[in-house]
Amino acid sequence: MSLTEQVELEELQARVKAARRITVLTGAGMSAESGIPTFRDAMTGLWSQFDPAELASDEGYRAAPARVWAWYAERRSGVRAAHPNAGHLALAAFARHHPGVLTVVTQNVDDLHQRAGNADTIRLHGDILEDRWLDPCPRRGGPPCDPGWARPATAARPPMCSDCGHLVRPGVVWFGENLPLQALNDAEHAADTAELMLVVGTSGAVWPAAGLAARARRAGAWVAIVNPHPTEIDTDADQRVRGTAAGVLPLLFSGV
Ligand code: BV8
Repeated sequence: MSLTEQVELEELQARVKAARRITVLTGAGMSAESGIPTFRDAMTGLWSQFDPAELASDEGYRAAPARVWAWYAERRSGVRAAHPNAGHLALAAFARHHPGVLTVVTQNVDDLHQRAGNADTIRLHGDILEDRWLDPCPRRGGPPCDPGWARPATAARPPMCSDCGHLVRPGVVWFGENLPLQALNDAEHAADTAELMLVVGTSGAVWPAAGLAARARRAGAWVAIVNPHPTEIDTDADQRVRGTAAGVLPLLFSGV
């Protein structure tokens, strides 16, 4: 690390120390050091010939439910096998020692922030481990069927309701679907009220999440990006720290 980078990091640590409200927006890079491929890396290997919008969309699922379910099943087992990394743990420890200061907003569909201890993480894109019905349950005169009752997936199809044949889908927000309104409102409020916003491990390619950095800056926050590579929203930040989540966040949040 150069002297300039060291000074910039120390200045950012001072901002963490002084800030009464900090918002951290995370993307797939936050979980990379836990062994979960980033979203676009998840399109490598078998999936590289597919476009994310093709697989992670309602149309894509209906067109090839078995294939898309297999992609999610593979990603789910990766999430279950992963553990929070030093970056997740540094944020959770800071939140414990400084109640009410930190808000974590994530685009990630894994549960690593929650498992680290940030139970109130705002989830913009849902939960990959959750099952939902692809279409509303048609059952009348009683509670809807529980997706947990569905017949297990086979190689030919996702889990399916034994009553009506409806398919199960993962509880994530697909491209072309609206984000959960409460989560989006909470995330925008966290951007509007932050004194400091850290944007960690996101390429800034997916909207409306990508707009939160510029929104925070307009509202007066100091915005710092933590990413080993340039992002599509670098110009929305006051500062760019070229480093990784598990490398930089413990330096910023531990010991303050
Ligand atoms: C919507 C769940 C209304 C599924 C995901 C405005 C302009 C242009 C387009 C749009 C727009 N508004 C809406 C759109 C359309 C679309 C969109 O944004 N398209 C993009 C691709 C152009 N948005 C939507 O459809 C959203 N819905 O707006 O509703 C609407 C309705 C109809 C029509 C229009 C609008 C819904 C978007 C949600 C999609 N679902 N996930 C699933 O996961 O299967 S998004 C998906 O991408 C993941 O959630 C992921 O988190 C997210 C963002 O990606 P990143 O997290 O940034 O991951 P990525 O791999 O790209 O980058 C990783 C980064 O980490 C890199 O920068 C890398 O350098 C860095 N890194 C790597 N290692 C590390 C690291 N950083 C730190 N440490 C490390 N160790």
